[in-house]
Amino acid sequence: MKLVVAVVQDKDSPKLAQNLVKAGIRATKLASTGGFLHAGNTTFLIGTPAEQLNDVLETIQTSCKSREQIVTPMSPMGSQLESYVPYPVSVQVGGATVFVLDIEQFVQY
Ligand code: 2BA
Repeated sequence: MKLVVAVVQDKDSPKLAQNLVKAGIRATKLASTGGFLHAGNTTFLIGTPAEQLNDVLETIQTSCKSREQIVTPMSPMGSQLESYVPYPVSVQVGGATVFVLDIEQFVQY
């Protein structure tokens, strides 16, 4: 048994959720926030038999795409740094950040 933890962009979340259901893969969605952009994203918890792992990874890969996002760093406060001009920086986000963990025990009551 494996646990797949997948962080995906909110825009891809409905498509991924739909494709997981279509493929008969069970999942839990958690609302999460990226530590760098402080933007909302979605974390999927997917418990799966090891034999189904490739199907899960394929479904995630085909449902999520990479996008460019523009970030404007926070302007510094205080008069000493008034000449500092923040400029937008572009970062590539996603498609999905995926962790695969071994599950020691799985029970449902
Ligand atoms: P965020 O932390 O908001 O990061 C969004 C994007 O910003 C990242 O895309 C990456 O392109 C860039 N980025 C993140 N930290 C950076 C840094 N210290 N310096 C420069 N650029 C940085 P992704 O790598 O595709 O990550 C998308 C989201 O996946 C992340 O949102 C975070 O929520 C999650 N994530 C990524 N790597 C992770 C990790 N090692 N552990 C836990 N969560 C992770």
